[in-house]
Amino acid sequence: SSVTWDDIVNDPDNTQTVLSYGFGPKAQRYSPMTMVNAENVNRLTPAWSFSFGDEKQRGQESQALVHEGVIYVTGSYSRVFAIDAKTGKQLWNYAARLPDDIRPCCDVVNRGAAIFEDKIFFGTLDAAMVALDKNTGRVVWRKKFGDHSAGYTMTGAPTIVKDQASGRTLLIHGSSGNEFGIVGKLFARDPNTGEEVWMRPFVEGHMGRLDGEDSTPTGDPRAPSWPDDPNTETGKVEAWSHGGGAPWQSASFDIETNTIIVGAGNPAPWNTWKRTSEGGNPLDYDNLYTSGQVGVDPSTGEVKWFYQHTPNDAWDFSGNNELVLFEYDDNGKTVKATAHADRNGFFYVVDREDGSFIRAFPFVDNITWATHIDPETGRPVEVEGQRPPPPAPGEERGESIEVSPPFLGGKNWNPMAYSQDTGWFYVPGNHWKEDYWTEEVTYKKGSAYLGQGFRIKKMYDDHVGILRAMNPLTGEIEWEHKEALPLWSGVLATKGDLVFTGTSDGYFKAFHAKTGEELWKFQTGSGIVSSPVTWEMDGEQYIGIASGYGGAVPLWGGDMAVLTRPVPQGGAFWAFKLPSW
Ligand code: PQQ
Repeated sequence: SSVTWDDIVNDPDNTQTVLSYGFGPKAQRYSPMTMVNAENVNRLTPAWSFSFGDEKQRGQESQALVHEGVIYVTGSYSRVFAIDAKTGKQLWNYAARLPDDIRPCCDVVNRGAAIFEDKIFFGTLDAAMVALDKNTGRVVWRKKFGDHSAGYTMTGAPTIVKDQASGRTLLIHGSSGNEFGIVGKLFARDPNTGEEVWMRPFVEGHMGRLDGEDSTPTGDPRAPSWPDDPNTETGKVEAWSHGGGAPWQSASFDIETNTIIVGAGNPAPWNTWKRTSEGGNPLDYDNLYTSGQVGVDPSTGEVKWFYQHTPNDAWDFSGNNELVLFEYDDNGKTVKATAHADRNGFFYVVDREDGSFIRAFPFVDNITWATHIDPETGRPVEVEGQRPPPPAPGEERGESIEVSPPFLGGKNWNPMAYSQDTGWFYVPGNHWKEDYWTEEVTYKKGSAYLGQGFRIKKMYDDHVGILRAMNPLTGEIEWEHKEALPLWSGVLATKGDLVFTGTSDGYFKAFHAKTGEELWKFQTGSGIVSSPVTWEMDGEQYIGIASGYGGAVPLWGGDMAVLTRPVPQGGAFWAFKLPSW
């Protein structure tokens, strides 16, 4: 049958379905299922495995959807597979025909699909949104939303929301491309036709669109958070025309306040001095609305609120990581918050009614760029000398400095989970650092627009990956688990006292949610960089995950890329359950 908005809202409680990225509008990645639990997980056994086939391997970052006994999982190179959840037999597959001049920065990945009524929606690397008939895989509509040769591309899962004011259901998506100097945009579409309803750019002063007409500029039309330059046509510095901010991960949705909540990407180029006035102070130019979290009105695409994690981001921290919606009690008052573990190393709790700062604390060790987030202003207190300095006059390249976290982050896109039982977040982080320096850069369409060079290095001898159970009220680390290789897999928490995640050396693992004890592992044959799901079928609990190594680490990870070189390629979906014996 057809998937309704109510089905999506009820998804977190309905054990038979997985209908959105993050399991429901709050994206908590929590399941109330207990059939598989801390007592019996050691017996978990493969039920079947499905190969994505052909020569297209690389990173498999997908979180699967599950509906009426069918698994919808996306693959690298913009593919979708529909699989019988009982047998692992393929029902249909779709492979986008991709042009040669696509420009994904960080591997040919895809993180998942959305489902609504009788369609599956996903973004392709040539900057299109595609709707497929969920029963046949046939294309219902396809909408190109950007010039892929300029760097627009899509890797993230789209989101279905229902505008509580108009009653209209919308397909929400962003794009990638900040490394190529695109202007980041959030789109709302009619899921039936693919027609755009509105578009909101995330660079201050750029014009939005509503029903095909200019709507309003984002923020102040004069964009005072970006420097002026009287020598350009726009009157602003070159970077303003190519300023990034693209939301390349998935949005969450707060039904009560009718707000789409999404992370905005890094400003472009990475080089802070290109986004600061000549001889000026970066702290005078916040480069709105980049590297922060944005609350957007689903009716109009207007920005309702914005909280910036990294003003004038000089490190490519970006603000894209997932926003998990959760509530907690503060002396009898229920606080409705977002939780966000940023690449900059700090874990943020923000009031999701107005975007105001509540608290932030480190979730990884040895953050060098800021000492803390000022509790009064919500702004980072920076450490002097941690913005890579500009090249000396006549030089092409600035002096190298050491920074932690590196640009790949204390945590990257791989989503954390929130347990409603423990009240803790399970954060898949990494301990590493980098040598970082500026380089001269001028915008050229289709070329990398960074103005920065880097080399990622180890922080500790014994581990890189660090899975931490974090208390969002106190900032305390309740337990931690170390991994030799970077952690690049999403996390799932269940009421069965379990936390599941995958490792870059191929293990799918289960931990005790309260103690962190490793209870079970299974070798999937390639590295895991995807997000686990769980569902109920015929009275049994299944747990599934994609395996296939890739993503940003082997491409950009420096010493960490060397470390992961022995990891074999792959492309498979694994389903597990308790055996009948
Ligand atoms: N993608 C990964 C990955 O899939 O492993 C890691 C990263 C991306 C990053 O560290 C990025 O900074 C990043 N940035 C953009 C962007 O700014 O447009 C896009 C992507 C992407 O689409 O995968 C990544």
